[in-house]
Amino acid sequence: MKTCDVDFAIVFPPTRYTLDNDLLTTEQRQFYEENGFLVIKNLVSHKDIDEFREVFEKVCKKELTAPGMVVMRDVAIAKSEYVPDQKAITKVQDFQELPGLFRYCSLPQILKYVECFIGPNIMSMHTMLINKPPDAGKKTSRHPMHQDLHYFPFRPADRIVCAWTAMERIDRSNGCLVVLPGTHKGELKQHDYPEWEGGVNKMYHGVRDYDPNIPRVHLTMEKGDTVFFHPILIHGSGMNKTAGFRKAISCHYASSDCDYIDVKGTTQENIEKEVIELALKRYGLESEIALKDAWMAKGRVVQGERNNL
Ligand SMILES: O=C(O)CCC(=O)C(=O)O
Repeated sequence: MKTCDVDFAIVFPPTRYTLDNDLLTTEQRQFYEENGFLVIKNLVSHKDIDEFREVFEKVCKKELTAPGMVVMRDVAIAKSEYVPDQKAITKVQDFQELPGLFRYCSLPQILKYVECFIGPNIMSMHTMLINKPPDAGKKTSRHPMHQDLHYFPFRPADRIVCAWTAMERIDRSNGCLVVLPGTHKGELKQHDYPEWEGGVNKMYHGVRDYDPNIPRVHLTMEKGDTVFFHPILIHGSGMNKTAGFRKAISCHYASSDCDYIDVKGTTQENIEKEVIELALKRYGLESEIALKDAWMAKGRVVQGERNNL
């Protein structure tokens, strides 16, 4: 008797946004593929977070500084009557030369996950500690819905990922991250300053239009929880309705095999202009610099080799 020949092939959906790895479970991998983000609970220790907080406080008190680092102030608080300086600080950005904060970007437990999305040659490209202030009544503590790729002149987008770690419990009361799941499968959209009555913080561009029917997911996170997300995922954060300063630390990583692109003639021209103006001011330069040069100066290898970026 002839037995029938049957091929038992297990068919997985195609993967595009994650790479083969031994870390992510099938469910986690499929979740990121489908939704464009993945929360890992309790990834960064409270001890590390407390150390980052102490360094941040020293930056606010001007006891610590570093070349290239940008300290940003809230548009409403900075203009209001006298407030002690650190209270107006919404963000410290580009801390690649400040070891006490930059240590976050090379934490092995974070890089392990980053490698699943972008591969082994990892560069930190953009670093932030976000200190969302209590809203001054003008809703300026909100971060408009946006796609991070708007800010980045390198591709491919699928080999870029953000790690964002809650430095305390973050929920809807103090302005958690809000994401539109699945939007990472779309295109980069036109961004502009939103027309908010109370004003908008510098560089807080928002997506001009997105489908209002896509359900929003509010990410409630505990101290140390970390979300990894794709640079085309539409996201933002809500108003801080509490009296405390809501803190998160983040790093955008890219594979060093990515390539710089020329953003002339694209939707990214407006942000290019702003970034170059800021870089000229920051470094006191007289002549135009290329966007690529500004990014090359702040990118750092945190694992593997530096190839193109
Ligand atoms: O931490 C936040 O409030 C949002 C930060 C964010 O999305 C960004 O800076 O791109």
